[in-house]
Amino acid sequence: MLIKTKKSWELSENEVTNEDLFNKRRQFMKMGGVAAMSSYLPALSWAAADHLANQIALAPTTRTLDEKLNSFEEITNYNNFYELGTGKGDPVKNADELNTDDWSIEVTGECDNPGTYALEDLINFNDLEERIYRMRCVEAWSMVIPWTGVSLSTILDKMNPNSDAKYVGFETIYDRSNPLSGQRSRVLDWPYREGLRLDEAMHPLTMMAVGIYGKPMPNQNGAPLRLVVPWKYGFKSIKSITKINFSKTQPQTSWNMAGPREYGFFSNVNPEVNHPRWSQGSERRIGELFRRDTLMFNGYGAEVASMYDGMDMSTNY
Ligand SMILES: Nc1nc2c(c(=O)[nH]1)N[C@H]1C(S)=C(S)[C@@H](COP(=O)(O)O)O[C@H]1N2
Ligand SMILES: [Mo]
Repeated sequence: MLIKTKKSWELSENEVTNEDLFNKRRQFMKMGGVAAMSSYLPALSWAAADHLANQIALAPTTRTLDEKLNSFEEITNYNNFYELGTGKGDPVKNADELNTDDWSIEVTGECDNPGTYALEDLINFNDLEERIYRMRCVEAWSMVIPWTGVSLSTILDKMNPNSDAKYVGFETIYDRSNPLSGQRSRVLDWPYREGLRLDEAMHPLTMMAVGIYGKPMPNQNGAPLRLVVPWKYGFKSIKSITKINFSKTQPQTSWNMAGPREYGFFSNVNPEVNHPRWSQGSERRIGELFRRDTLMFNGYGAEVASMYDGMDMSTNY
C-alpha cells in the first residue's frame, strides 16, 4: 500500500495534527538532531540553543495557506538584507559576517520593564508556532514562507508598555567600530530602523520569528530574531533586532528617511497605490512564470483593515 505523508503546509487548518509534529521531528532527527542544529545558534548557551532548536522543530502549525510554499532554497538564497550587501545573492554569501554570539535586546522607552534581555527571556520557547504567510516586497516580488515564532504581543506584554506608548520602534544590529560589510556603504542611514503603531504591533498576525521550515533562522533571513508583518511591504519586517523602544511619537524608519515620497510609515500592501517608479498592482511570485494580482493588505484585509478605518489609504501609504 502506498501511503503519502502530507507535509504540514499541505494540510488544511483543521487537519493539522500530531502526525505533522511527528514528521517534523523525524525530519529533524534525520539531520543529526541537536548536534546539527545547535551550530546554527551560538547566540545561546548549548542547553538553550538545544532547547530552542528542538522547540522550533516541534512547533505546531497554527496557520496554513492554500498556496504553494517557496522552497527553503529560494527563501534563503534570494534576500534583501542590505547590511550583508544589496544584491539578492549577497546576504547568503556574506552570512558568516553576522555574529549572533551573546545576542541581547535592549528595551527602552515608555514601559515598566526596560532593560537588556537575552533571547530566552524575551521569547517563551515552549510557545513557538509555525505560521505560513505571504511576503510581498515593495519591489513587487513575493514568496510564501513557513515562519516559526511567537506573536510579537507576547514579547511586548512582558515589557508592560505604559499609556504613553503609542508606537514601537526597532533597530538592527550596528557596531560603528566593526560594521557589517554592507554598512560601510551609505545606501541607508544605519542602523536599519523600523516601527509600528502599538495596535499594529499587538495585532495577533504580527510575529517575531526565530525559524523557517522548522529550522533555526538562517543569518541571511535575520537571525536570531526578526519581525514578520504580513500585510505590510517586506521592508517593515526588520531583521536581526537588537533594540526595541516604546515611544509617544512616530519613530523614524529607514526607508521612509531614505525616500519619503516613495516609502511611507504605514506601508500597507495596496495594489491601488503605485510606487512612483513602478506599479504595485501585480507581483512576481518567486518560482512562478506569470505575474499574480497583488491583494489589498496582501490578502489579510479581513483581519487588519479595521485598524485603518477612516484613514485615507491613498495618501497614508
Ligand atoms: N535589517 C534589515 N532588515 C530588513 C531588510 C534589510 O535590508 N535590513 N530588508 C527588508 C526587505 S526590503 C525585505 S523584502 C525583507 C526580506 O526578507 P527575507 O530576505 O527573509 O525574504 O526583509 C526586510 N528586513
Ligand atoms: Mo523588500
